Amino acid sequence: MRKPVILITGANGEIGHGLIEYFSTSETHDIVALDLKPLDDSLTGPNLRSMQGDILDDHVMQRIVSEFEIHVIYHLAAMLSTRAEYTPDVAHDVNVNGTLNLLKLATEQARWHGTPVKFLFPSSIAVYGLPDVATKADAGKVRERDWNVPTTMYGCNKLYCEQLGRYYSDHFRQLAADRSPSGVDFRGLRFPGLISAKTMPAGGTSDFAPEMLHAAAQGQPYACFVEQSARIPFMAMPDAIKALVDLAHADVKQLSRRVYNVSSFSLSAGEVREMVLKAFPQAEITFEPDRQRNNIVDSWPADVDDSAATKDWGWKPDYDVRRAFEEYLAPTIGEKYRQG
Ligand code: AKB
Repeated sequence: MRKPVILITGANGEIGHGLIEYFSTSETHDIVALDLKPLDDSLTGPNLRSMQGDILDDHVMQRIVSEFEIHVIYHLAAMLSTRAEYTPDVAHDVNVNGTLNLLKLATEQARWHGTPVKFLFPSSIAVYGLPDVATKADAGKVRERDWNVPTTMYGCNKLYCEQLGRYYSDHFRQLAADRSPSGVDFRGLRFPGLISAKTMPAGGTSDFAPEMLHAAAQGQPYACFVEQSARIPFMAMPDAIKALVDLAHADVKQLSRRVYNVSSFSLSAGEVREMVLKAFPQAEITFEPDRQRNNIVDSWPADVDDSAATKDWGWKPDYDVRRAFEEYLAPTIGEKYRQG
């Protein structure tokens, strides 16, 4: 009997690092960590198997199906919002066709071993599109069904992939004579800006917060690319991992929807600066807004209503803004750069 496997795509990314660390001592599953690049040396574990490959490569998908018995997929591979604007066609291919490939793989795996495959999908606040800052301020905590009019390729990709996941889970091949469920149990989370003490983001538009913090920790000056007033919700990376794992463990009968908002704290870029200066008083932080990137952040909600996640599967962040900066980010990031 093969051990059941958890497949993590985009394993070398920020969420991937946190998830692999979390599962590194899992007794019940082997972990297959797939990424375009070799896995960081820091990511090890007795049950960890790394694979280097492209989610767009059918041969890679078939090799995974032939070698492993996958019961859970954390599909983290994606091209984030800023990078996606420079290469929208490539972003669509990676974000949409890549996700479709993984949904097909999940369907094939469920057929093979006869049990549902849980498909955890990190969506984003980028699926929302507020038309102007006055409407954004008035909208407050946005619910899942409101303002689903994204202004970025990444946001469009994430919103469509949410729909693809819901189709695979609830409406798969509905006209087929031999209609049978796909076996895909799709579960999505609309993450806010994520801030990790251990890794740096790449290609995102919410990156101004982690970039500011990491620059301060290294004693480097930082010119923030959004205005001081630009406000979005954020989450410390440990809470993002907690949300993914808690949603994965929830009984499907508890879930009233396929995609949930989750949030921890809402900050403006100016408030991020204040929190960073508390931890690193010598930090040199200025504001040099990039109009287009600032417009993207202005189109995202100031905060989201995550009451559905709390009600259905008990979501509650461990880190509010104080604890996130004082107990997780500042001490851990300081240690990271002291070690060099
Ligand atoms: C991005 O900035 O693109 C991501 C996101 C908010 O989903 N960090």
